[in-house]
Amino acid sequence: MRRCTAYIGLGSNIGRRPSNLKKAIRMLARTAGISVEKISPFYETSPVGPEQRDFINAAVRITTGLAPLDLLKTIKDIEKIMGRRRQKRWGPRLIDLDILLYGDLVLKKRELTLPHPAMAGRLFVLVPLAVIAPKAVHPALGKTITRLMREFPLTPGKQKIKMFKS
Ligand code: GSY
Repeated sequence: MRRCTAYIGLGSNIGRRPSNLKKAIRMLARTAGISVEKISPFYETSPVGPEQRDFINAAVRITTGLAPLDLLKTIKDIEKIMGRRRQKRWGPRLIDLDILLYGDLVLKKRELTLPHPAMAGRLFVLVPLAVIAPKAVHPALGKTITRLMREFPLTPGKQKIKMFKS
């Protein structure tokens, strides 16, 4: 089976946030057709959106034989099994899993856009991703993750991102 390298972003701001991330990573690793190859450090990040608890964010590198839509179904199933309920857009969440990159695939479907359409504008995605994939290229923008980080417009004092020791 042809295997592909992909990156998944994780976030949680309800309950035991680091445990939620660890559980989701364990569930990914136990899924047939997915190998978890690398896990970024965990970061505590200020919420993008309305006032709410800080998030813990991370990213993982996987190799997978699953097609993009099957991988999407897998991560949405993990969210459901973990007890994520339907929630408000930009609202708090127990666990959030997003496919950030799937090889060099650029895809625009109703169910899934790749690379993740908001990843280049979210420091809470770029910072953990840059640790495990500094040279990975955003295939739609033709820029490495390191370059996207370097070019990120910083607003002083606005976005807390600090390493979280769990
Ligand atoms: O997009 C995922 C959920 N989310 C996050 C997040 O994961 N981290 C931070 N810092 N803010 C967020 N706002 C939303 S919604």
